[in-house]
Amino acid sequence: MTFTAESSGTSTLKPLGGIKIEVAGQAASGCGTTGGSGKSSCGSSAGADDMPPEIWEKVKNHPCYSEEAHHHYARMHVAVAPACNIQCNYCNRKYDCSNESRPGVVSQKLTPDQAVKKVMAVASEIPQMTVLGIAGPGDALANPKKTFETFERLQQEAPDIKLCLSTNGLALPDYVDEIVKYNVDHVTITINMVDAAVGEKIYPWIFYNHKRITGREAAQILTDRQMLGLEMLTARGVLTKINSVLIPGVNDEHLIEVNKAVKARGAFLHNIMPLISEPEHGTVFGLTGQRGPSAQELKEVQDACAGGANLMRHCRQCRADAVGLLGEDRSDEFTQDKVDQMEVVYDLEKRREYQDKVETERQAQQAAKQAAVAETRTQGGVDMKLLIAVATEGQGKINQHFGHASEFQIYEINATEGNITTAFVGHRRVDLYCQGGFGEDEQLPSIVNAINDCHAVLVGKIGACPRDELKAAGIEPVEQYAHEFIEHGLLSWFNDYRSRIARGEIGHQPRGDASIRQGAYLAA
Ligand code: CLF
Ligand code: SF4
Repeated sequence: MTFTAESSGTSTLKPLGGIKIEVAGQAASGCGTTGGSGKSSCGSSAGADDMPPEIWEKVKNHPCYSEEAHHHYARMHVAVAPACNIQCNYCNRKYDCSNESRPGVVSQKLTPDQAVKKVMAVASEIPQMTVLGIAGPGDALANPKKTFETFERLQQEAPDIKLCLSTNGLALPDYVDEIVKYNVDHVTITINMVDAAVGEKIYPWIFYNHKRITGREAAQILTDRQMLGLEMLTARGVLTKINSVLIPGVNDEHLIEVNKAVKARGAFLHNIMPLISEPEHGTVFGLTGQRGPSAQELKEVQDACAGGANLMRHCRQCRADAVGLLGEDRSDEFTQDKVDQMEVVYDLEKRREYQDKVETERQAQQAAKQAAVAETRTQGGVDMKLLIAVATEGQGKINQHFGHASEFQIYEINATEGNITTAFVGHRRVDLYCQGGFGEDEQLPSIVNAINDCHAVLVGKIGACPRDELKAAGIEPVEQYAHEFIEHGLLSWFNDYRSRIARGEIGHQPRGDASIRQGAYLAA
């Protein structure tokens, strides 16, 4: 794939509703890429210094809107919205909405009453749960009564919980007033195209104005409604995130144009997710053999969007009844029958005290990490850019056993003309290597494939067998920086790597591509 700036015209990007777009007194660039602080980047990795204080207040403990927050704060979804008003070719209604979920798992559908009780139960058990999202299993706004009844009650009964919803956008312009009325501060819109010729390959029909509409006309109505809804939310100061499903050969290069279109309309973040498509999911794309992207294809499209709307890269494509930190799934602890038997005590004061402790710990970790990075000497060497996988179970440290990792975090190191930067660029889900205390050797090839584009994997510990297999595949297993902060370990390894190259002990070889795990993700 090659991407050029010319591939994306901007002539179609005029605001549809003639709405002047301003967020908290600044130009329509999400969180200030052109205004306010003057910083060039304020995506999900941004911090307090990168955006106006009122925006930081909204994102600082939202695990999806802040990459850093996702290590400390949890979210939950309640599956109160079963119906949908469109059909996506990557969706099978047997499962949850694939726009904010992945195929292969089914949520228990709840009434608003059940949903509210569940939220209160989770909030009392997991005090760092700060966000409640309605993300299906159909479309939140195709079920407005249940969605807004749930929000209305929660706004009154659990005022410290941020409210979040996810929609395909078709009904969005009709519900902006309700969204604002119930203090829903964060809205995700799935936007896979801004051109109906692309859209008709993704959406066979929509249900709009009491009619089923097909083909290009359907896609045109959908994109017009999505753009109008986005403009209306931006004008009302609601933070928006755009989810796009990358479908190779259908909308891959086109997503660069989507990125520009949503940035022009004030989107705060753009989350480009891989299509997950297998025949057993029973979707149109699964059955017609439409493949998902490789890791490199996904990263190329994300990188080609640099300078546009800021990217989220830590999405876990979670389920419509997900509970817990992103990347963990505690929904089994809160099934309806378990919640029915729980004695729920919602103690706002206790939640605040706990979150204050989380915040203190988060700031201490951040300061220690910065000090550790500052200490890391960079010794110079040839320019290069490479990826490194890290096994971590939190606290920003390299502290997980290779065999216990259900995902690896992927970092990019870029050394150019004396400057050296590290950036989180995503994660790769894998099947656990260590099952019941023993290594499962047949899992190894799939784990190696998942991080095959990395030069090294930094772990807390690793056994002899996976170590040998990784080495044979050209990936260096590294235990030396166990329990150090991730960025410190990355820079230390990188300095050592360049020293070994300089001494002629090794040569630098480019890596190949990696696979994105298909199929249902199960609870780790
Ligand atoms: Fe849920 Fe979505 Fe709100 Fe987050 S998820 S409704 S914004 S609280 Fe987050 Fe999950 Fe990715 Fe969604 S990791 S699928 S982006
Ligand atoms: Fe399925 Fe969600 Fe698309 Fe509706 S919007 S068809 S539930 S993926």
